[in-house]
Amino acid sequence: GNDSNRRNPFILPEYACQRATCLKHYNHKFTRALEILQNHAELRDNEHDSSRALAFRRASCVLKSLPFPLTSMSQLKKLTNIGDHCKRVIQEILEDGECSEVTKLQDDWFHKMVVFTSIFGIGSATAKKWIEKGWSTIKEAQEGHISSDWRVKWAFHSDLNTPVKLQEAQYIQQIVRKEAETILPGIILQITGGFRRGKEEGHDIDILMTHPEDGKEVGFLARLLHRLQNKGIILCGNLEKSTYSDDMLTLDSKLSAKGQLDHFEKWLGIIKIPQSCSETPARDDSGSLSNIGSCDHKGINSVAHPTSNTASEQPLNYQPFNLHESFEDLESKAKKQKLGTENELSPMELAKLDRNWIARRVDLIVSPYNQYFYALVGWTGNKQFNRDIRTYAQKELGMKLSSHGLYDLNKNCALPARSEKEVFENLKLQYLEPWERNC
Ligand code: TTP
Ligand code: MN
Ligand code: MN
Ligand code: MN
Repeated sequence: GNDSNRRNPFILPEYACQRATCLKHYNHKFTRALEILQNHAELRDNEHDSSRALAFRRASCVLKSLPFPLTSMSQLKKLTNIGDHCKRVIQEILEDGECSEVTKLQDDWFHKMVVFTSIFGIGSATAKKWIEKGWSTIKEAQEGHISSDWRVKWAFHSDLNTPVKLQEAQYIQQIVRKEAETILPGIILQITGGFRRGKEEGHDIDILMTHPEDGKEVGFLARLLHRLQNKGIILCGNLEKSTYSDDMLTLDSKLSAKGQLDHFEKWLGIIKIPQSCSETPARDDSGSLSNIGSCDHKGINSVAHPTSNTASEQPLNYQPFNLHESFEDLESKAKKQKLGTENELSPMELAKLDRNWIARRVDLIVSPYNQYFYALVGWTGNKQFNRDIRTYAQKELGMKLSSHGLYDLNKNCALPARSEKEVFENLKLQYLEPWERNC
């Protein structure tokens, strides 16, 4: 009828930053298939630079924005970003309910690659080498890596592969907020990443921080980490100094996945959090959290007291992802539990040890206030949204967008923003809510 005529063909703006893309949409049947193709291309080519993978992703992203379930190929006629290959896939799904190419891709090799790249720090290149060695399971990879470094990794493998819940992110935010406000009253903390876009689960917890007074944020992160360390909740991590300088606003870096990395001071690490906080909402300092000592937060509205920070001023030497200390704790605890055991514990045994915490990946990022709203857009993502909005800025406006700011390459000037809405205004875009950026 009329309705289907209006949808036949349908028109959408070219760039994902010009249209809403939500987690729930009408075309999962198609986007699932296209994202398997994307995933396969990333694993086969190079996870950071696969133009085939990006083409599948862009097509999937268009279908996520369609305000109705796709029922005929003619509806696609006026849509950009859907190439011939993707059209064949979509047509087959329309006709047969599934696409034979996608079914065939999900073979042994693919499944092995998915399993191996799910290990923290293992990319497609290493995974391929392991498959060439004839390994096909985590167990075989474990038997092939028995050094103490690896034993530690294996012990936390299942923790890090258990999805993080929103409640856990809020819990960590409360703890970080309490410590942060003590060091730097007036600090602004924001959960970013997938949770800000409305996801209920994620692979890590991303927290962006700033302070409205210029310069107050300098040196703050080391002091925060020192306090978290003293609470005994840090397993390991890597503090990266800021490498920002103003000419980075204008530098015309490539828009590859790697080119999206920013220059903020940040800590990428692993934190212990009570197992109970994924089951029940975070609570006060009574009861079962005593073993990680530290989780004595009083809620998000705790009053911030300025304190002397002299004890925390020493530079901290964080070993990049050195899990050893915590691991040795675990092992000695385990040996006490299994009195009389002479054998080394297997990684599986270690993982099953009686403990009331779980290891979680956390990213802490600090931005100067004059870059904060650009940092917020960048760290909210998603990654595909960032690619798209940056390409749009470059191609349509002649502007360079990054997490540090927006620079007009024609007028040779930076465009500051005092809110996320202003970031969109500066880009001549209609504002999109974080949950509309799930490309
Ligand atoms: P991630 O934490 O890697 O991703 P995420 O939070 O969107 O998803 P997950 O639930 O799996 O954690 O990165 C946080 C944000 O940082 C992401 O939304 C966009 C941005 N980002 C990039 O722009 N490029 C990148 O290469 C990465 C890793 C992140
Ligand atoms: Mn994340
Ligand atoms: Mn990941
Ligand atoms: Mn992250």
